[in-house]
Amino acid sequence: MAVIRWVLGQIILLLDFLTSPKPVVREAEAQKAIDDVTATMSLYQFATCPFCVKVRRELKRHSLNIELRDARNDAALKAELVREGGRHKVPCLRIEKPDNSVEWLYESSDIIVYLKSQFKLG
Ligand SMILES: N[C@@H](CCC(=O)N[C@@H](CS)C(=O)NCC(=O)O)C(=O)O
Repeated sequence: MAVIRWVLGQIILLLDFLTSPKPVVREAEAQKAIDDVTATMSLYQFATCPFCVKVRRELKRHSLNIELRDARNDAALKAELVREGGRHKVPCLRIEKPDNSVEWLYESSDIIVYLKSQFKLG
């Protein structure tokens, strides 16, 4: 079972690589403004999770530089996700708000809707 899962994971990564979206290119100032906001976010994820791949492709397509955190192989990050987010489920977007509160947003579709609402992406 582990071998099958590994093979499927490699296929997902290969397909993602071969069909990788082209990142949007912005004026430096516009990109810097977005980078300043995305610096307050991080994505807890697994490399081969298809839902995580879906979100990572959106990040790439829209040139959103959000830190990726490996919640499968890094025990501390995994524990942090469970302790603070409430579930060991990925993808999960950690968002630090201006008032220093933290939101843990689960569900790939909800994460993409949120990012589109924040950055007015096409
Ligand atoms: N509906 C969720 C599905 C997410 C999901 O099933 N993620 C799996 C990995 S692909 C997971 O976190 N499983 C928990 C675990 O493996 O501990 C989404 O779209 O984000």
